[in-house]
Amino acid sequence: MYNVPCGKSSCLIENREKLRREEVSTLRELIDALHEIFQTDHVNIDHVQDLMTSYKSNPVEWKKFAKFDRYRYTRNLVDEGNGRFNLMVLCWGEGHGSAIHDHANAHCVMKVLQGKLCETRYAWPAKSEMEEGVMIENGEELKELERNMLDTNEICYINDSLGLHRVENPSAMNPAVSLHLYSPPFSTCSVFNKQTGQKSMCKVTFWSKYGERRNREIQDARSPEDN
Ligand code: 2CO
Ligand code: FE2
Repeated sequence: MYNVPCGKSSCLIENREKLRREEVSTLRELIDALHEIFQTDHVNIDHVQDLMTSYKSNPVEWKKFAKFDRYRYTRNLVDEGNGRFNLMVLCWGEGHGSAIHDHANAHCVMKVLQGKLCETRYAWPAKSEMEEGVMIENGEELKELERNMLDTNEICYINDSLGLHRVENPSAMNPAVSLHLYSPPFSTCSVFNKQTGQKSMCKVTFWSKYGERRNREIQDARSPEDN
């Protein structure tokens, strides 16, 4: 009888133990752990946040997904999560920012992989007037709720019950990269005018998928989901 110090089974046990503590050390492990979590119908979103927190950004692992555009932030699909979630890398050039938007009834967990991002939260516009039987927005400026600076490796969580947000790379010098998980996946959301609260539908698209740039027509046809 002899004992192998880190044989296959002891490593498996070690990995299972790490997963139980919601810890991962590589992007691959993070994706695998997310797949496991999302196998059940009742996902504990705190566990998802713990996993996203435990991953420490390693540019070597995500740089193949980080494709920038000169003009706007880009959304780059990493994994489709068996239809249960979308994991994507967002690339924010200097000064790039999103419109004020909701998250289409999905959970959103985002983590900064490089640089810093500023998240500004807003309350939903007050709906109070009826016009031809349809509720319309008040026409009032959206109320700012809070502003959070997110440093590399920090995460934040939002869903529609917490309000709307805008995310920006405030730096004029450095690009920023972030990792976003949305569940369930969505392809349209609403964007809002800050001054009037006016809401409009917006298609959200991918600049690249699985590290492959999509063709130019698709890129050009995308709607202006950001500024
Ligand atoms: N929700 C925005 C998007 O998916 C990015 S802001 O972070 O949630 O384009
Ligand atoms: Fe968002």
